[in-house]
Amino acid sequence: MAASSAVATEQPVEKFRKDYKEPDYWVRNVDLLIQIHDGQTTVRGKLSAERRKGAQESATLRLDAEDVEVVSVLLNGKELSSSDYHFPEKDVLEIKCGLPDKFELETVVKIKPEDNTQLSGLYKSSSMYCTQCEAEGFRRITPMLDRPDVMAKYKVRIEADQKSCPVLLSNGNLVSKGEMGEGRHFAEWEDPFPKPSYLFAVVAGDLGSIKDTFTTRSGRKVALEIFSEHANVDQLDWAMQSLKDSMKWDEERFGLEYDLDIYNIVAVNDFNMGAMENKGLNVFNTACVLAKPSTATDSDYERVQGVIAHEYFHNWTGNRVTCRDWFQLTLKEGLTVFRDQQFSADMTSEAVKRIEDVRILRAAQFPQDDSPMAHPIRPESYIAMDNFYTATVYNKGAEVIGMYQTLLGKEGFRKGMDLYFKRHDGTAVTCDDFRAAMADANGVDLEQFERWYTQAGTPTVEAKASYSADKQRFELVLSQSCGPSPGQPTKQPYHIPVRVGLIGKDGKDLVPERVLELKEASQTFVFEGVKEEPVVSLLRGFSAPVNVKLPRSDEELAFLMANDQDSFNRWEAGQELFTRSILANVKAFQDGKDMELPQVIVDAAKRTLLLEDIDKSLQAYALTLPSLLTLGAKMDVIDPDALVAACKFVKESMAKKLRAEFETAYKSNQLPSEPFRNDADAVGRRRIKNVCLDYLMALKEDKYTKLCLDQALQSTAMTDLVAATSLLAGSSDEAARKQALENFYEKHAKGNDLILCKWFTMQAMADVTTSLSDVGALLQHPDFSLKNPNKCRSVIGAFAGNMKHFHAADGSGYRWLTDRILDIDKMNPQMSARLVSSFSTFRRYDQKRQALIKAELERLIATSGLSRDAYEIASKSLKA
Ligand code: B3K
Ligand code: ZN
Repeated sequence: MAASSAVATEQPVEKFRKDYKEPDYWVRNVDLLIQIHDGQTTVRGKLSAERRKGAQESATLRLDAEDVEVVSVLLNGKELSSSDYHFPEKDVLEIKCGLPDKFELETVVKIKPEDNTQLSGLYKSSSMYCTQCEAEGFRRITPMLDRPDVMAKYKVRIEADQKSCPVLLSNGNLVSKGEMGEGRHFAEWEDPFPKPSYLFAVVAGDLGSIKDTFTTRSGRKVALEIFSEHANVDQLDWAMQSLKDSMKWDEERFGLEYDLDIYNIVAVNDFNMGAMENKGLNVFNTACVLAKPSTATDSDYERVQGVIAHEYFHNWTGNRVTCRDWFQLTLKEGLTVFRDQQFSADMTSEAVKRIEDVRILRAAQFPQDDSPMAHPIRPESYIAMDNFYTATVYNKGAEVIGMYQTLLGKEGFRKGMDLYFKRHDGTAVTCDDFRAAMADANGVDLEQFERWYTQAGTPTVEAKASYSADKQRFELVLSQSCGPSPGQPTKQPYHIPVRVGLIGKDGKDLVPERVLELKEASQTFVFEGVKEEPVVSLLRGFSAPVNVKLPRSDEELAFLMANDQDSFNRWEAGQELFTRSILANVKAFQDGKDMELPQVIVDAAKRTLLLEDIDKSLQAYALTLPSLLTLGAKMDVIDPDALVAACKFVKESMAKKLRAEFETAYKSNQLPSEPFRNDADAVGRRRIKNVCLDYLMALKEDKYTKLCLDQALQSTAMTDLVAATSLLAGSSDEAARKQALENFYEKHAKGNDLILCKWFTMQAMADVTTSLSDVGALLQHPDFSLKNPNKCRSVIGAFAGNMKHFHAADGSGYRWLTDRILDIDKMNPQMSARLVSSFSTFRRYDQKRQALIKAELERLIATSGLSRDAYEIASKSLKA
């Protein structure tokens, strides 16, 4: 890749999957001494290494080393002179002298965790020291072959001040601890399982904890402990329950038991991602651990449960069997997301969870697939690996795993998993190895399925149906296509499982549901013995991550919405009805014509609202409009103003027609404040109640503003408080808006970082004329900090999702974001690069907005000293 000369400090180098080579040396053991002192930490790393069989004897050892000050290097105990090693390029320490077949290399380096604002390597978060090594942070602690195929056994001795760091943790088992005098103490940890360096972790700080145990099905007792700052200890119970549920579920569903005697989790305030699956010592963003009724919303509870499970499940899918190289990331991430989705479905509701997962996929991944940042779930190249922790690798990756299960059945999928572990436990492998295990365990051919790993883009499946009453035969012609993506002008047909049902007039399936395997560009599928002309229910359960095209009338969609036995497709039919109406109204708005809401939608919504024995969450989702991002993806040119106006119109018109029904549903789903419940029924009731409130607020009547304000001021459940306050944050009733926001701050947010983030987000997302100046003011708020990723996301990230005001036609939102990116980039390139990706879809907007965003992207890459992370996203986004 050609690097712009403006990026002089660091020439971005692109790495390619096809260039993978085994290293010349393997490191088998790592023995670390970490001496933490305020302001400076010394790390002594002893690597026991050996030359790979077949590697040249003259091969030099090139260790990754970033931002470390090398004090000394010893080979087999003998100090090397400075001519025996050098730094041939940035971040590489090369040992030039001859090396025996087996040797021990020791380095002593100095690092400064207190100055580490990137939050990669060893850093300080509030008062505690912690690490984040994935993808390439270990090299910021000690020189190492920092790549996932180098798996070693780790021994660590941590030394620190006893008073400020009474708790000293690392991976594996505690083997010794003690005092050293002068107020210092130490702990030694040993992890018996060989692991890649990215799974290494250390934590040192003054922490509180809760403890529990789990007995595995083979009868081993595992000590569980969750740590956090003392003030948060009362918010750890839900995480502990989720951990125990995960451990049990993985035994039952996949026969997988935990392997160490200890499982520790630590919650930290400053964290770039959600959490990290370090062996035996997970480190978590507080946002994914802490939960108690007065502070956490229902989605917070769900997120904690899902992320705790995700990191736990990594112990097998990621840690025991890891990735050969970072291009294989989806091997562990797609698979582990799939596993956590299945777990959450079993813990809550399969139908609801499927809808939630597809909503995320469509809002976050489909737009990426349709942008210059589109990449296959197994990317072919990267500049900064951290940029590829994407919705494509994670969420589309999980859909790809789900398709194996759809094609092979749950039992067949389990057989494939069993074989995968049998073959590869303790090793670093590829996505091809996973696919081979699935194929071999089931005796099926999955050659063509590889295209899901090699091709980017969202395929479209087009369906044409015909019915012969004479022959009682139904024919479905399915064709597939996929538009071009970067470096891939044309695509080969995918292997797509299409789950299909044929529904009769009485709403029942006429023939058993089938999974059709679409493998050609176009294929005809015949159903015999179909007694009447059916309504076809296509892609049930969203059996593949594709778009579907099938001409249908609004009435047919309303029929499916009411009758399909597949809960996903009932929801889907409603979404399609909404989408049609909103897009038609976008057009009307643009043409200066009156907007309209078809009666068939009102009737369908009314039917849904009046259903008595429906899961309340399903009812709520059925009435929720598709997200703006999802709708935008369906437009040729995204017109933010028209889109927001059309959605408002649909909501308001619906509320006008169904005001009584919404009011009734709002009232009948109130729950007593005590005792707090977060079971499916309570969650569903809050969900539908707040959907009704959202519709009623669209009417902009005092009566409903008052209702909403009452909820904002009086509720005790955080879900209800956030819902009502967010609605008021977007209200044109200034007094009510102010009162609600002030109340939320004073009564709930002040002093609680996670709730503060909610308060920031509701203002950054609000559709009010002062949006831009409001977010500007939030940056000056005493509770805001640019160094804390959660706060950055809650103000800056949230504003980048504010369809109307971020995309203000004068480009003010774009300029503001670029300025923020440049501020953050100096401290935390992972964070700034994430924000740059808000610009990646710019070609989907009108010419004027395209030009404005393009200018901002150009401003970014012309900035000297821009990080390679931000450079990669900005430069790739600009490519045609
Ligand atoms: N594996 C980590 C992500 C690490 C991010 C590196 N930038 C979290 C997870 O997916 O479980
Ligand atoms: Zn993961």
